[in-house]
Amino acid sequence: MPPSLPAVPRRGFVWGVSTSSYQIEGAVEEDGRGPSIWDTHCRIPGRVANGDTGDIACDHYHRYAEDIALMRELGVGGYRFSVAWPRVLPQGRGKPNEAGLAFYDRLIDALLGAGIEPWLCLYHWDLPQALEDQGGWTCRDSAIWFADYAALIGRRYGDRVKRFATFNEPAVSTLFGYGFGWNAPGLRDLDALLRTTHHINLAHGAAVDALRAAVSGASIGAIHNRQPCRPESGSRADREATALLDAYWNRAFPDAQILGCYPDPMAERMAPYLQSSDLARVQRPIDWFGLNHYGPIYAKADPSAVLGFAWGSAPNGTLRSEIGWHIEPAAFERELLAVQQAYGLPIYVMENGYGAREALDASGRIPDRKRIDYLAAYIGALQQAVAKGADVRGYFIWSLLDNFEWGNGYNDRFGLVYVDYPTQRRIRKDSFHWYAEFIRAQARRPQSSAEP
Ligand code: IFM
Repeated sequence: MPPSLPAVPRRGFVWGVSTSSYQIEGAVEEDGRGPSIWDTHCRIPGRVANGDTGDIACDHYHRYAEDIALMRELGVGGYRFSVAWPRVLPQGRGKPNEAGLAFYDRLIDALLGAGIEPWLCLYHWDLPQALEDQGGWTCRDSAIWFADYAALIGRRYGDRVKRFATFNEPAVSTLFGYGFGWNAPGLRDLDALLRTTHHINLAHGAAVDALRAAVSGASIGAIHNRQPCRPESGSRADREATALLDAYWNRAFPDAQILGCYPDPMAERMAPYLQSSDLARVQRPIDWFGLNHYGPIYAKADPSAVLGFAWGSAPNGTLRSEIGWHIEPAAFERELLAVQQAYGLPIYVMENGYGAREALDASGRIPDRKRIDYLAAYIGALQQAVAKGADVRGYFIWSLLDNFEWGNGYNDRFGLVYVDYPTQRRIRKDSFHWYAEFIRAQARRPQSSAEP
């Protein structure tokens, strides 16, 4: 029996699914796409599990129509995807690649034809390698490159797309890419980390302006992680490390972008990188807060790490997903309320989901009961947050499909749909049927007088 279906008290609430370009598209050398920093990173031995790459991924570039049919069957109202910057601008700037732009025309048109609103994210970590070769995000001009790219996207698709996100999880792409060295471009360099942090914030502000100028009626946000940060132990060093992780992970980007300041204790570290009026350029009015949440994270002191903290472990006995991530729905409720209070913007949950190591059972099914339990509990927590005043307007599951899970390659599966990579066959998991039924049940709910 499926768990009882929680109710969310707002008509017009968007139920959706999310993906990203490098994780699903494949076709990395097709139709003029240029290489991204992830194409390069995947080719460095030891960086990605099993030597996996995004070369083929889910072959979504060719199978997008089939994937949209799956979304239609789910009944989602929104689909959040990202544009691969090197597909539309192989050099990162300069001459656009018409064949690459045309792919997103086809995708967007097919989504609209299926009654699904496209939510377009400009950057989900696949920086053009050509720009990386000129310094990438460590270069202050990256804000101009990004604004030009945003303007191109706005002009091309703004007649059909109104929902735009500038960046997805900038705290992860910077900390893991320039701090821990796990993600592309694989650096461990404090100066590069702080520089890229500020330049991505500048790029966000410049892109907001570019999109506003290019798209009438644009609804613009950025997508940030929000997760409670906890010390691995009660030691003072671990507690201080955790405070810094929290400031970086949860606030260095949204505080700068929405409140116009860097949070303590990051502020003093960021000061050398700021030029006059920079924060005014970063803090451009936006329409919504995109929030990604999976579970609490842990820190421990590590004097050898660039910011003095390392990834910690959750205590023994913690409830965990099959890939070891801490499960605590009440923390999700608290984060939604905290974000509401801190920023006062409508919130769209742009990622929440359950990672597992899965294989088809003897009958060819994926009976992912634990994912269903996770999703039901987290949607229940969202409902509690709404009841307590959080203005949450949408919820997007990560992810529609199993896909390339960065450094873990294809080991970890987050999809509602299982992808059999050798054949590219899509197999609906039990959670797919559960979410479809959940969305149908929401649509059947009578509207109460308290609803808008
Ligand atoms: O797959 C990622 C996604 O790209 C960003 N947020 C977390 C997901 C699961 O790790």
